[in-house]
Amino acid sequence: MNLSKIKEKISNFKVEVPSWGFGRSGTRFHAFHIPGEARNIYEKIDDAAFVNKITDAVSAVAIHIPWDKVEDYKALKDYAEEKGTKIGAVNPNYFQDEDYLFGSLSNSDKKIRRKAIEQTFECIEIMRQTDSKILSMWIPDGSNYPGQIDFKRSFDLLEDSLKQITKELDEDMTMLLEYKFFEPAFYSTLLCDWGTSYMLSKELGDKVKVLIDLGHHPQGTNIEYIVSILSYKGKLGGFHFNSRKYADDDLTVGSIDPYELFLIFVELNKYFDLSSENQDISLVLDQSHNVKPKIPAVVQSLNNLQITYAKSLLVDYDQLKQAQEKHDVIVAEEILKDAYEKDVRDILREVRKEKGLPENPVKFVRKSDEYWEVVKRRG
Ligand code: PSV
Ligand code: MN
Repeated sequence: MNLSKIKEKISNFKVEVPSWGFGRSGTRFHAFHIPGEARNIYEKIDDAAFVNKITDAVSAVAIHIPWDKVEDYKALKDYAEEKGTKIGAVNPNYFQDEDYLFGSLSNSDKKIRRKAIEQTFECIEIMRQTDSKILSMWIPDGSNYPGQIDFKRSFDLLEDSLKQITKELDEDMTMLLEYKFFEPAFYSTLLCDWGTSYMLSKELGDKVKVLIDLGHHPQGTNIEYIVSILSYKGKLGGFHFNSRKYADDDLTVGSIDPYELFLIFVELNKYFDLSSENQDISLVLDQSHNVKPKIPAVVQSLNNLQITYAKSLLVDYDQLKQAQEKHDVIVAEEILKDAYEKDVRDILREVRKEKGLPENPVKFVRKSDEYWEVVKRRG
């Protein structure tokens, strides 16, 4: 790919930012107050819009319900648009309601399961009002002790709930099934891995696909392989970007294993044009910036993603194929390493300069008066 094409692709590459990445978040030990954090969905949209103003890399704002509940969703949509952004994936929350102690969509208590289904219908209605096309489902249901549930019965109930929900989706809506191998269920989780999500998405039809969150695998899992196989089967629908050292740490994307992230992008590029507005995959940051200031943390994350995407575009995919055909293992690996080891920061600087953006947004945001005014205003 020539340099101008690479620059064009980097320029058009955009990712959804999570509303929850701007608000207060923490660990299960404590959520510290960080100066400047957003206090409601309107402030979160303001922050996303500000990040977009200095990066031009934000495609939309993903929302979490009920965290981002408002009276008037049409007004919320208009507000986002006025600010130059829009509402992205809608994430129903099945992990904080007291009624969900023993499960939500798989609960054996009819009333509670109905409540979880109705709550999801409400989210679909929010999607209609905000013009969102992605229902992003992470279902924490499972069990904490051996013997607590009958696996098959719980799975059946979940499948039945999901069938009812799928029927409710409009033609142009997609439901994503995010898996996670443990937590908060520490013994068994119903949607614990990509195979289980894939199996259900196959059962549920074309409107249902799988979402990969980078923090949701056991140590050592080859995530790029999962990306490749799910994409090949047309079932990879979404991504949650973050990074992990131990478990689901929600660290800054690219901060722990940037080479792994690069290899993931290499696979994504084989199936998707990530720079296209109409791509068939939802790319979303999913991080909680425990001790970092929120706005700079999101800018830093987007910068990491842009760097990785740029490197992945430098791979000579034709040569890689040839080397693979010849079983030239050393050359194949060198092709990847050659792209990965290139310093792409100058390319990024040029792209930003051409768009009239700060050439180093991470540095810029820390010095920006607009940012410090936000911090001051919010106390
Ligand atoms: C669960 O760990 C998860 O990755 C899901 O995507 C949630 O919606 C998100 O984190 C926010 O807590
Ligand atoms: Mn996630």
